[in-house]
Amino acid sequence: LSLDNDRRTIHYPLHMGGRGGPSQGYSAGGPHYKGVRPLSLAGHVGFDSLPDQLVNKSICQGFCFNILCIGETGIGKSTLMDTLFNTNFENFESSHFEPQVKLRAQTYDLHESNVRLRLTVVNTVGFGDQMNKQESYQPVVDYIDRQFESFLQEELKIKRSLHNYHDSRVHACLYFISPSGHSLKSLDLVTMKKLDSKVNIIPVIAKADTISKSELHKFKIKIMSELVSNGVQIYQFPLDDETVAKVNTAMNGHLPFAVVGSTEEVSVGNKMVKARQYPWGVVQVENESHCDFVKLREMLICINMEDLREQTHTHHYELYRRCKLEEMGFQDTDPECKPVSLQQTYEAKRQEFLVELQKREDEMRQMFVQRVKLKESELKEDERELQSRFEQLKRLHADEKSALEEKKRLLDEDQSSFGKRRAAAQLLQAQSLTANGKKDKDRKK
Ligand SMILES: Nc1nc2c(ncn2[C@@H]2O[C@H](COP(=O)(O)OP(=O)(O)OP(=O)(O)O)[C@@H](O)[C@H]2O)c(=O)[nH]1
Ligand SMILES: [Mg+2]
Repeated sequence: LSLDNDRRTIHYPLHMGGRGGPSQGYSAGGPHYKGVRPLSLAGHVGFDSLPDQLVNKSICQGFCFNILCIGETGIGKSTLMDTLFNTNFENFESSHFEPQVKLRAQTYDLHESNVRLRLTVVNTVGFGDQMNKQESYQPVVDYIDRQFESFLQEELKIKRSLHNYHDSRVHACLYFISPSGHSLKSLDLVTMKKLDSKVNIIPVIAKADTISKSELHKFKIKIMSELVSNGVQIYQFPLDDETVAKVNTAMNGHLPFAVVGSTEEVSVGNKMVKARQYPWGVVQVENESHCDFVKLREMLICINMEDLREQTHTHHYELYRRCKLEEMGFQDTDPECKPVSLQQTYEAKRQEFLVELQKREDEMRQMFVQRVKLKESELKEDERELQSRFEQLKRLHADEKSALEEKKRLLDEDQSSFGKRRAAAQLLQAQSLTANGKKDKDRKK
């Protein structure tokens, strides 16, 4: 007997040799460990009250259970939940026009006798309503992983508060199959395949009052063979606790349960029973010859609720945790199978990181030098081009200058010859004027 404080779970010896238990051998007297000497007591000590202490403690702390209902819109998810827990949960009718699948979780505190159960019901909204159903399972997978991730984050914290942590990991997934009588849809197979390593899947045939007895029998066989041929692993009621092994074996043979839900009370004989009333008769929800509702309630709530919680922790969460830690580089042993401590892994990772950092730094430095060199040669090339262009311009300029100087020289020559000619002309003009003046004087005389 042991109490896992983090999970507030009691493990009784009958469970210990089973799926989740340690691998050492157990006998009626308890486990025998090497080097541990059995001793008998001379009188009563009192630790035989430990089971009672644990039961009391668990009752004080309360329990939590989370159910995920996957099924198309209007298949009867909410009605079945209300019928199972004999209450009216908050129900919203979903539209058939949701652009994508969403998940809606609601948490309730339920009391039965002195036991408090914190129940979370998660419903798919818009499941199977989209034209393209290829990614319909993804929001469901993401939701389940998110709950695992937040539990892992809480576990990895330095200051943990797992004792009052609201564990939202999904313990049971009721997968509602449409009562077509034909076969499973590809959406059902794909979704269940994606989820079977993450959650305990319990398939149920919804609205089983709409299918005849012989068709139902064939439909169940067909569904189970399709699940097997597609390698879908559904939850099997455990056989390791011999007090319930017999009933669980029988119930495993009845899967998937064909269920009918109704919260309506109808008078049958002299008592009121939950039923669905039709013009031709009454389908009694709790009548085992009408449907498997009672089988589902017994298996899910009365007998295997604790196993579902335990499987979620020891199997599905453990797998998520292992993959996540391995992804982060943690491992229990080195390549030579020698145990590696967390400290060693941390140091090795740090060293690896520093080496990687140094390598990246060197690469960046080299790249920088290369780019500087490249830029430098580009600049030099530009400079050379500019220089040659400058030389060319200089030459052009010199040519133009010498042409202009030549022109100027010719102009100057023209100008001086013109000046000379003008001076000669002026001289001639002056001479002719003097000659004319002399002639006039002579005439007057
Ligand atoms: N024939 C039959 N009808 C049912 C059964 N369970 C529910 N219904 C009816 O199916 C309709 C839808 O039921 P809900 O329980 O609201 O279905 P749901 O899957 O919760 O619907 P959404 O949340 O809107 O997706 C209601 O009219 C119910 O009365 C059943 O077992 N048999
Ligand atoms: Mg609903």
